[in-house]
Amino acid sequence: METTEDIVADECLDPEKVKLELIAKYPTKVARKRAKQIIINKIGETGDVPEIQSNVRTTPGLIGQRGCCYAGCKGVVLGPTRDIVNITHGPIGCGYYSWLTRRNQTDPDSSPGTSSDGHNFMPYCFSTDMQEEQIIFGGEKKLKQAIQEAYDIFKPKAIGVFATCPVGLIGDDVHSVCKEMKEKLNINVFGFSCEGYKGVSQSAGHHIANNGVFTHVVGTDDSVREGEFKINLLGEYNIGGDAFEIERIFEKCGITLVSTFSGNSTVEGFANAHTADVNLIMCHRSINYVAEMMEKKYGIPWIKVNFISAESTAKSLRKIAAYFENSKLTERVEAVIAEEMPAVEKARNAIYPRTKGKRVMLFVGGSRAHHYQDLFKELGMITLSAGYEFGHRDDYEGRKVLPDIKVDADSRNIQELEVHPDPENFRPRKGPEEIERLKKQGVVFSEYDGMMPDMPNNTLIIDDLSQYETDQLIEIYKPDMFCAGIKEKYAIQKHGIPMKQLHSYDYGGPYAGFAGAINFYHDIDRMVNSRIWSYMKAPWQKNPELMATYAWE
Ligand code: CFM
Repeated sequence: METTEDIVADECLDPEKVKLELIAKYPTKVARKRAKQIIINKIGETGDVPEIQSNVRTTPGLIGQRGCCYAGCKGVVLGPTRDIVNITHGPIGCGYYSWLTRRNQTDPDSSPGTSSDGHNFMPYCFSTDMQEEQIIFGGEKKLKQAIQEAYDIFKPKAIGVFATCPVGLIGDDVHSVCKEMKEKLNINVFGFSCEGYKGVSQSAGHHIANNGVFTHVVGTDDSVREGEFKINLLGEYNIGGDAFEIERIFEKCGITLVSTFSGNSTVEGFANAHTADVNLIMCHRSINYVAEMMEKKYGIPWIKVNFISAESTAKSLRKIAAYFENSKLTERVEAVIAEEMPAVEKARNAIYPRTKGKRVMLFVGGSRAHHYQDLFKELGMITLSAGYEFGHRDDYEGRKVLPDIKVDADSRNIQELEVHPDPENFRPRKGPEEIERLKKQGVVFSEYDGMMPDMPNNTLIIDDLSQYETDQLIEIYKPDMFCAGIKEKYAIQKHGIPMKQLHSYDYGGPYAGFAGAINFYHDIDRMVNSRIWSYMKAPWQKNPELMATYAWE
């Protein structure tokens, strides 16, 4: 079977040349900037990888994949929580486009933090529907009315208010309105200054959202849930039902999920998250700092997991068992893996001959471009190029580069919380000696090595990919499958290449865990082996393309 090395040995696919081709038509300044964000992967003997520039502003004029700060705050982090009424303070478009477009699912009857009230506000879209009048005379009055109206109709336990761009521009103070309404209604009302223009991407919004949840909700309920092995799952958002599959596996293993941030979640789950024994991080980008803050404030250690791909799921379950050092749990985890794997292997073996050697590229937010490579590996598919929309250097190169990351004005815009041990609730789950012993036994704490060390040499790692570069990559590499989001989908399909959305899963999923891996194998098999793509002729293939140059050139 061909390997990445064989493929890039083809002179036309020499990554150095491809890189030059990608930036050749850019103005000099843009090309210079993009050259720092388009990196040829080289893994050194000590596992070090080249530096990549990331988490910087997109060059105006380039059509990127990113979303805004508000999208990261309201859409990504708070959106999947069913029992908080999330009110968008802004024009109706912001609320409308962040409403149910991300395919988070929720189940009021399932754990964790099951609320008996059956509250589920996710099917609703709450917005103050700002008009010219509010833009000119201020919108605080309308916001107060909206909070009151939502309370009168739904009687929720909590209300979140999200500021959009115009709110920041006209200076409405969402926090003082929330404070006033909190006192008046006697429920938790909290605001987020997540104006779309803050930071350089939705990553800023994650941070603002998580700081808010950490400040206003985590630790407000000390009731301890029953269960021997209590965990929080951080950075799992229940896209396409992923969390349901992960919850099924935890339950089978006898692991108690106290809270998920924030797939299939409730405000109650967040409130007693500080009672768990360990934090598991799935999406490092969107939430790693919450794990750090919880460790400082409550003494809960964290470990990195990944439930995307069957092998990674088994590995992550073994990590949890190793952390708890309990023979009963270890046995149960092994039994569950042994029970689940045959069906996975059966599906994989049937499909593998049809998918092996196929070429794939993944350009997704901040962690899926890494995690999904494991699933493609199980199908024998080769990742030639990958990148994040808004990942930071640590998501690419690993957390060891954290001390070297320069803080710029855009990041300084986002509040860093100062956290101290909680006088009542700080309880180190493991003593320093225990931690040392566990480390010797191979348990890795507070670490994420990033995507690049996991990818073959000479693959192209591209941060904040543009539409133009997408077209170029497809022309040059002719991949069998491209993974990205809805904005890219149809442009890619016009090249005659199947495109899989890894944000919403295109109505498919779940893809996490064991059952999810089987779903994924089938969906990818159908896509890369469908002949329909070869019948497609893009408009420019049917009609000659007109080319011209300016007279002055
Ligand atoms: Fe984390 Fe996400 Fe992602 Fe993300 Fe997102 Fe998402 Fe994503 Mo879309 S939190 S970084 S901001 S795993 S919405 S569930 S799929 S870009 S790769």
